[in-house]
Amino acid sequence: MNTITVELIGAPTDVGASVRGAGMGPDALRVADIGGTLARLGFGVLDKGNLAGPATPWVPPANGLRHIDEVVEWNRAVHSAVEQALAAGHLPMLMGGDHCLAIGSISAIARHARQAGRKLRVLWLDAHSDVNTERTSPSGNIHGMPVACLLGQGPQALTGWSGEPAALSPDAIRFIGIRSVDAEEKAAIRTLGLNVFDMRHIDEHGMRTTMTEALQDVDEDTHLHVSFDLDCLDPDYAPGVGTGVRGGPTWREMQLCMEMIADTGRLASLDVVELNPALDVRNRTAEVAVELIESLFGKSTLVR
Ligand code: B3U
Ligand code: MN
Ligand code: MN
Repeated sequence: MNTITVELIGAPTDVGASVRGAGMGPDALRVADIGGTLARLGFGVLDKGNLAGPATPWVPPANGLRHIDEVVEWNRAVHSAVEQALAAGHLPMLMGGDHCLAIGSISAIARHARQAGRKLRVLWLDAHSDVNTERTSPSGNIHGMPVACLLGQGPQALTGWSGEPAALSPDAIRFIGIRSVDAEEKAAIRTLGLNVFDMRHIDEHGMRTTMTEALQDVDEDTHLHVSFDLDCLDPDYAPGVGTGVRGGPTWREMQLCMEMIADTGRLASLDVVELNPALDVRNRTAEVAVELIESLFGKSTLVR
């Protein structure tokens, strides 16, 4: 029996998104048996159910930000749930919901890692770089801004949650699978010196080399967090997402990515976001997500 307890935290939001439906993500993952799957791998599983928060008003952006009050309220709930899970010694798995929730989750994780004196590494698996701010975003949708907020560059209401001006330093994040970056995001990536392993890199070097590079300085003192936006996958494999972009990693490439993360033995927290069951085909994307999470939690290492 594994001694790790995975705590499932549902956050049924679409407040940060451009299309409706991501709010059904947590239940679609449960229907695909996320809990039973982890239990069969030997983990303790504690499903805390879904957090509560405000409805999505679907109003246009104000001052470059859409639904800011609702995003703040949902992220407060996420932040405190993740904080409590970590304090209990559990491994939090945040089930979104849209990617704006990473602000609440990763800010709690950053404080925890800092207080434990551990190095934090975040793997951002996504088609998008999510580094817009209210000044650069073409949409005002906050799911395109969590990285900027965590770097201390976002609106005041969404920064500083870790107890430091920035929850993350630029060198703490590795982006994998990126293929949709807005012009001003490109400039920010260059200025900040972010480590982006985009699709060009994966095409040229393969997933194996890419992940070896991305995981290079993960050591026994590292808290490894994975922020898994399901639109990282090619939409042929994961159609149930709000903003799919052609040309992503295949199911097999993502499996290898997950297995190599599992091999480090350092996975300590996880976000699974942007699953949109309203756009899915017979819950296929949720099932794919559960298969990949199974590998992330060491399915293949256990049988080796
Ligand atoms: N970069 C665009 C599109 C986008 C970002 N994240 C998602 N879509 N899911 C934006 O609106 O910031
Ligand atoms: Mn994202
Ligand atoms: Mn994305």
